[in-house]
Amino acid sequence: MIPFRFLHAADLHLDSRFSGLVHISPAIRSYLRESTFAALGRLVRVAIQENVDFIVISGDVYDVSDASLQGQLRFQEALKELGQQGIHVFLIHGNHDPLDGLRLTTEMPKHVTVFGGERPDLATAYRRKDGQEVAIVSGISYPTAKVTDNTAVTFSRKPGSRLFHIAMLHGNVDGDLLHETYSPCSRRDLIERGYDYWALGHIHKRSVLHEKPAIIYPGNIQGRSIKETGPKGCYVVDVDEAGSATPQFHELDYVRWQVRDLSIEGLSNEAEWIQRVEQVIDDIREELPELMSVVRFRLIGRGDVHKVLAEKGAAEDLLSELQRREAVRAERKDYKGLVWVEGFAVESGLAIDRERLLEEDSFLGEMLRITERTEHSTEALEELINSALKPLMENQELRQLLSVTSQEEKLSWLRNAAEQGITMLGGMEGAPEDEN
Ligand SMILES: [Mn+2]
Repeated sequence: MIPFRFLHAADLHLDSRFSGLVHISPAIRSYLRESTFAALGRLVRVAIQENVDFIVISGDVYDVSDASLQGQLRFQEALKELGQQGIHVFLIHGNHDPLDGLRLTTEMPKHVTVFGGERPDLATAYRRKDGQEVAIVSGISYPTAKVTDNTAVTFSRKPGSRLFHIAMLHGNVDGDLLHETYSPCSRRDLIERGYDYWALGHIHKRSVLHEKPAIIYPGNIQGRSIKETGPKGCYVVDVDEAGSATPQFHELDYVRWQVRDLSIEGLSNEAEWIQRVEQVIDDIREELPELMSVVRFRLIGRGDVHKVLAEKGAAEDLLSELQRREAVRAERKDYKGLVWVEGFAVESGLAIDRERLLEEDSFLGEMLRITERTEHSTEALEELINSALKPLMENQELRQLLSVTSQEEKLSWLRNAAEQGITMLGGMEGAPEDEN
């Protein structure tokens, strides 16, 4: 087999609107809006620098089926640059940009192969420097937004060909419940098709599901919400003489999303807490000086500061101040190293002597004992939650909303309720008060 190198990306979601973010300054919003395009620009540079022979893009090029004209023009521009370098691009459409929803106004250039929606067609990929045949690439697009058939099983190798085989599929392998179960299939289905590399798309979290054959989700190229944390990018894959594929991850994102845990333990007052938050923000600036960061702080641990957080709304106050400061940076076009705090999730609690309270003959003691018992028994949890929710269940809409509540969510309600109880009752029963 002739060694070659290709780039595998998916879920570009060009022209994502980031509509979920509120209270955001216009300058930051427009920077976010530009980020998917900027990540595409980096993809083109990586492809050229790494000297890849071709590129495969496994669906969801555009964020919405009614692809914006801007999205299309910017994509065309990127394709043109790749074409000038002789880099061929294979692509499929996914559930966000199905074939029937596109307002595609421009013809695809000759160096771009778009696979149709009927069956996985086969195409040949060539090595750039000498035009030798190196791989068979096969793919299938979404004809409409909802594909619920297992299309993976319709892939088959080119009869008689011993070339490296790459399959492009936009779908949900092994039922990831966090994403729509489109093109559902199992790892086993994929392995059985006899392909060498499954270039997947759809799940935005990067993962290597299998090594030989390689079954890989590169994830999206730019995180778009607090659910899409960590570095985002693409894989550059080297295939050697023996047909072994070695993927190497390349970061492409301009805006990095992250959730940071921040413990309030050992902090004695609000000022110390603010200092710690500011310290972490400086740390992030230092860690990622080239990127904009969007951060959610998860406040955890137990301590006196919890009272200020829970009762005085300290987190909201600090949040608006932090956002104001970063908005000023954005006005100066100082986007690199900008750290936008998206919010605080208060999951901390008051400093309590839990063991002592559990023994105590008091309302709080009884409440903690019930919590303890309920936490460790599914039946007890169901019973408690059902009786608490009874009045709400009489409303049909609420009933529907509540019917999809997971066990985990119920547990977190229970724990939150217990913490609120401790905060509210703790003061009354002589728990440590603020000293001032
Ligand atoms: Mn997607």
